[in-house]
Amino acid sequence: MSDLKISMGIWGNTNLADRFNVKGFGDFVPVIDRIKEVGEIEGVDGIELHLPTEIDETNAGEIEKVLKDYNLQIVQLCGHTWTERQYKFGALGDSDSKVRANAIARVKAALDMGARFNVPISVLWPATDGNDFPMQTGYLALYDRYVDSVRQILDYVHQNKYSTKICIEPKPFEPRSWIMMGTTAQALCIVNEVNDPSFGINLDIGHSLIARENVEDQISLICRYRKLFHTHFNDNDQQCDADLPAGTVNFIRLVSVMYVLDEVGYDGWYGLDLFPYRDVPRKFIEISRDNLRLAKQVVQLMNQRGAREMRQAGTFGPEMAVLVRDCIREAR
Ligand SMILES: [Mn+2]
Repeated sequence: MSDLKISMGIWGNTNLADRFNVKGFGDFVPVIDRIKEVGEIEGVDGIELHLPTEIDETNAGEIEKVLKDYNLQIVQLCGHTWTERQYKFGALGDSDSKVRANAIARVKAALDMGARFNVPISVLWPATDGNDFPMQTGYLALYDRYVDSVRQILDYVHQNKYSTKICIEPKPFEPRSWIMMGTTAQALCIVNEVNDPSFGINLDIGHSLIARENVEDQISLICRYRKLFHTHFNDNDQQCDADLPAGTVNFIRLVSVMYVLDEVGYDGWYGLDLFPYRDVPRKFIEISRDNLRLAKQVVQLMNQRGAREMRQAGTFGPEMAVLVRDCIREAR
């Protein structure tokens, strides 16, 4: 079966540094080779990347050729606004108007590049917009500035008639002690305030988990407003954003996520946001793909066996646990 559209963030299949080993445990892999690796994996048909760190004017032509050779498409292209010194205290919400203008220009540049590749999604991650120390940051003004930046970006999208959808990706913490708008409902609150058809949510399952959210509930809430434009799959044990392969820590939870996505008829991409610090990236990608497919099969089997009716009643706890277990055992 190949009805799941799966994309891989190519920031993950190379050498990865952590803060205790800034050199990483692996070897650097050039961007082109990372794209080729994704292209060789059956069932993964898209890539996600950042401008200008992974794509810029100097390598765009070469990337275009490799995408063609491997029948891949760019699913998500994001302006990098957290890896430079100027962004240390913020980007789209920064108190320095010059930094903020640079961040907006960076996002616009990513949109321009994205238009060349018909990229459907561009993510905004407010990585450094937040606080470390208590009371360090005035959040009232931070929200004013951030929303103003978002409106400027959306104006640009409409002026240029870009089809790319802008998505907030909420994350509660890391790199800052607190990142603004860190929970799903907070991001949804701002998305609904701005109320623009080109503005929605990218739900990163791992981020929702470290925020201790009930992911099933959050997806349902986002979809209530038709604002789920993209997804990032990975897994963790709710201690840190470990970015392990989808479904490897809690497979039943992956089934629950896939159940709701099936229920709402989600037809977007299943993005993989993985950080194999110690392991072979290809294994992370293949395990995620296989687990996504298995979870989907489990969902189908569950529905054949009455899951919908049981959920409607909401009174079949133990019976649902047994149904999930039996369907995992029997799904192929
Ligand atoms: Mn992500």
